Amino acid sequence: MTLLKKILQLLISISITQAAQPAKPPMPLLPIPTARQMQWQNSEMILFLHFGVNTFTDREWGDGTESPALFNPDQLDAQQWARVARDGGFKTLILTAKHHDGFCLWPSRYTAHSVKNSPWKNGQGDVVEELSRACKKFGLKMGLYLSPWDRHEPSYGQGAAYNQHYLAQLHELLTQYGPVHEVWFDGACGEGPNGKRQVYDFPAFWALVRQLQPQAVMFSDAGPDVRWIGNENGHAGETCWSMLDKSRVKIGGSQKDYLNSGDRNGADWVPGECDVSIRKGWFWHPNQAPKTVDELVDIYFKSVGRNGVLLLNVPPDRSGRIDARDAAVLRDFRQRLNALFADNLALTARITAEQSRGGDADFAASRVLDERQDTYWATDDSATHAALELTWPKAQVFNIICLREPVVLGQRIESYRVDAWGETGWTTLTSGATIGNKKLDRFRRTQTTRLRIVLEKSRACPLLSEVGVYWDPKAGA
Ligand code: FUL
Repeated sequence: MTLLKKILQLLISISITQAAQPAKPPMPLLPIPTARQMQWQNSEMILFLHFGVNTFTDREWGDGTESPALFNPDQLDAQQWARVARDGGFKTLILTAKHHDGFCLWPSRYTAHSVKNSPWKNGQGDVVEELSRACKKFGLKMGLYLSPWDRHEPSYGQGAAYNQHYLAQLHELLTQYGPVHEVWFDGACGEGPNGKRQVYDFPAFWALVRQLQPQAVMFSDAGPDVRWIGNENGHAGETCWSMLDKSRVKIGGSQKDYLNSGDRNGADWVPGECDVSIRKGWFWHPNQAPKTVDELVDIYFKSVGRNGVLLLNVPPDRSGRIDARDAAVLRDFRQRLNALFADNLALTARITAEQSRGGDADFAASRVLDERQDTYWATDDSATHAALELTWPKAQVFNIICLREPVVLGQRIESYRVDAWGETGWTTLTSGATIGNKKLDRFRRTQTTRLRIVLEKSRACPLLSEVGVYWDPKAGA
């Protein structure tokens, strides 16, 4: 064999080995989520339960002077709550174990202001215990809201004394009821009987949760794991980064716009939770009606479909059950979502990429249609712009697109558009800034054989884990 032939052979074998080797995966772009944050993000929808003395007084904020004798639900059924949650597609239930009025739904050793002094079950009941058992039975997760603002507790406003009291109650909740998956820290803060504003020791509260329930995510304006989205309509920002600079956020400080859109350059991963009530109030009131299925679908698109998690409040009524009308709307809501996303038209398309990592052209198709968040299409590291094209042998009709980034490697995309091919060439159907874990866009009824997803700008090479194309006949023309 001549030397030239030998060199040629060597070169061929090197290129074969290179082609056969999967391209090196992209490096994570910091910050990235923790495992507990990813679990929370993938749950998509959480049910919120505001229940307590306010349910019986027709108020939203009790002042702490309510008699425990008021609390007397005659049909309290936590299993019904769990069934409603499961049938609606919710994975976690968060209960107001204590709201601002200070009344505890469990028999806390540290106060007399609780179920133990109510007529319910002759003072022997424990709502947190019932919820924990129901969640276990239905395979759901439990979360708890323990309001730092306590308008009943005499030590409130005294600084360290109240923080100790709060920590003692938190300890009870985190040790007596099995696994807790979310702890909800409301930022509301008022003056105590001494006329002083309580300064909450959040670092100590958070450390206790980490120590006793390390799998739990913690919610507040500033996280540490999950942030408030900045409004109570359930709407994430159209631009919604999962990053923030925690140090820039003051709990209860009303930095609503910052929380709503997050921070492209934020050093911390703190994705947004979108809280909203199915009714006007957070607590049940006799003359309020639930939102319609259409309203809930709209909220889903603006929360889950904008890189958030939906925390939907469905308050039990005075009997201790979720109102039958609310339960019915939630069932229809689930059916509507199931129908909407039943048929992913992208699955019948051929997918080609302008450019793929390592030059592997088939890489794209197999990765964005496998309904897995852990596989993805990637470009070479040098790319900050990329395009995917979907082609169908026959024209398709649709009005929704779903795009997902594998956020375990960081949130990257900051500008994109979606074009459809028509008689006059390409026209833009929708465009946006961030994508994140899930982005859902609705647009006019479109009929085409070709669709193009253009990733215009990205913090590092863009990645996509899923593409979905759907037709919602109910959205109209
Ligand atoms: C707020 C509270 O003041 C409301 O009563 C409600 O609990 C809501 C979810 O958070 O800050």
